[in-house]
Amino acid sequence: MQIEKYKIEEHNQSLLKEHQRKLNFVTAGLPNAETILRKLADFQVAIPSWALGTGGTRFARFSGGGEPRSLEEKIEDVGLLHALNRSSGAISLHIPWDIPRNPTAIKALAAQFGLRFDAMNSNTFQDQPGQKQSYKFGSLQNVRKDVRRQAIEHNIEVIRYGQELGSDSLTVWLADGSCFPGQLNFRQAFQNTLEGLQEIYAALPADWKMFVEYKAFEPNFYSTTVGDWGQSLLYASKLGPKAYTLVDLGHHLPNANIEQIVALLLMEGKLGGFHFNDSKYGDDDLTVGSIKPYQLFLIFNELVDGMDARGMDHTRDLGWMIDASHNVKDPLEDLLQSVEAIMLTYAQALLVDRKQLTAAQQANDIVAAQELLQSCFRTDTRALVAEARLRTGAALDPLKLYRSEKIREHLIKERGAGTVATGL
Ligand SMILES: [Mn+2]
Repeated sequence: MQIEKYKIEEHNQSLLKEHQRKLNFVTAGLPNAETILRKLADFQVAIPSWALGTGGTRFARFSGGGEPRSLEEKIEDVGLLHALNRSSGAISLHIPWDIPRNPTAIKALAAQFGLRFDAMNSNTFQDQPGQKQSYKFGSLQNVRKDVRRQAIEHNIEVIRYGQELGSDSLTVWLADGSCFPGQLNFRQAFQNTLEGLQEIYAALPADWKMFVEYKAFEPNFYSTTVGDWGQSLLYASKLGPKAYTLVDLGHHLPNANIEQIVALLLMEGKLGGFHFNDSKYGDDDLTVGSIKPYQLFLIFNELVDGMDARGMDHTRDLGWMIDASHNVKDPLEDLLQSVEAIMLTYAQALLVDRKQLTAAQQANDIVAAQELLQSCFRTDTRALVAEARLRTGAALDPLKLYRSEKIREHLIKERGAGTVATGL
């Protein structure tokens, strides 16, 4: 289904007066409001294809109805989100869940919705039907050469699919590791993994990037072969200039200082991409900003500061993606909430007066530095983000319009109540 332009215009018209009042309030005393609005309008967050269905828990899966049944329907869903907020202009695919049977048609369909293809994701954490070797004991780290070979070839195949669709990056997340002490020779596992990544890296087209994602634990519970940013950075450094570290918010041990990790990776020119989500305990896949919004702000503060220090383009030079998957919410509503949380926080980080912050730091004025950051975090940026949407033809309140248009009901009617999207 598609949402007609006039519906968005009608919706905006009905909210315009109240919006204007809120916007005037927040822009009063904001000298750089126009610059911030432009940056917000440009900012795009990629939607992962596996977040469009209700993800499972370890124990069960409860389909929400109207879930996309094919790659085409996944693209339609992201197209809907993008029509509502004009900030979700990319989709990130996962192979083998989203193999494009007809890449030309898929590309054309995405273009119709104004979408591009973000990083491609390989999968060596599951065995697929008909697959010769098993990843039970890891993929690139595996002690068996034939298993490693299969994992390398799969990643190269993913690059090929990505090329056909106009993507320009590959994200490698490995579930490799061990569950018990003694199971694995750490150095051998690292070496095998590095050699595998080197072969995949060699197959990258000239203008492609490779993102090496790390995760502290799960599915392995004793060691993970790309377990933290140090290990990821080590691989990325050994691989070469096209390899970068990818930070997923949920892939750290509790209380890790992610903003500091981000600052240092950016300083080294080795931060490639970002997976947004939120968590209380581990890799919980919760809606962005639902648990630790201040942490998200501090991360964005470092992202903006670090990108500006290197003269980077906020929209293009890092891969921005949501990585979450739900089982109790309407996935599209959840994604609208996540994109909104990202935009609000990005706006707050853009409010930070860098000169004043540096002056406070140089004077060891801790109180002034903290006050400055917290005053930005406590600023209600909702009207700024809404104004950026208004200017790009999106809805002032995407979630409200999604509900008033009964989009989920339409999707259920179209696709059925028992559809299950591919994913975890
Ligand atoms: Mn991730």
